[in-house]
Amino acid sequence: MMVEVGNAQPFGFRFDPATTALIVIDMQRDFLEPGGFGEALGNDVSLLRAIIPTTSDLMALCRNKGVAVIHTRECHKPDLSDLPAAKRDRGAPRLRIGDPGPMGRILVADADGAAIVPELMPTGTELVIDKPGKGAFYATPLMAHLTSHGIKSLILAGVTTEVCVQTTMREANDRGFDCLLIEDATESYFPQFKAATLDMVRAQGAIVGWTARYTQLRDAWHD
Ligand code: C5J
Repeated sequence: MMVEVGNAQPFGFRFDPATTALIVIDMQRDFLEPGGFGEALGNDVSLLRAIIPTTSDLMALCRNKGVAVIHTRECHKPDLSDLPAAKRDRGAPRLRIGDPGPMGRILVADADGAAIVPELMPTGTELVIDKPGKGAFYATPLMAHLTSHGIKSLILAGVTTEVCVQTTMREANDRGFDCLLIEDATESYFPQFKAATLDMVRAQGAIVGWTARYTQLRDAWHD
């Protein structure tokens, strides 16, 4: 049965829950907690924690409706063989990727900092995709997984709006998925970048996709 989020922007978003997945991007301690990668880059990480309750509600809604929840983590192998020098050496962060930090090595897969925050822990059966880039399709099995499960539409949440979330949404759009970004389940260290991203993805007749608030999705989703 199709669901229509009539008040999505820039116009109603229609999806079939049977062919839809939720992708929760990079809700990791490294981005949301002090001492991680986000803070090492000079950001105020407290802003990002505000979306945890809405993201948790969104995950619960999807699980209740039988829609698969997929999680991503931006992180690298312990030997850093998947970390290009251009990414490691960019700028002048306090700690670089791979350096030891208070939550273990920064953005390394087996470190505590790379873990998803406890409030949004995946269930034992949910797919967790580790990705070395900003987009979740680059150098990962995500496309093969979505194709083999007949997924056509994606609901997106996570951090940060203009980096990994937007990159993934653009990658997904180019691969033929209809994408709905949940406005209050995504956040940026820069409020103006979040606002601009929401505007630009839905401009020109949903050129990249749609946006809606969590309650707009929830209220539209009747059995
Ligand atoms: C960043 C991300 N911002 N998950 N990563 O470096 O958006």
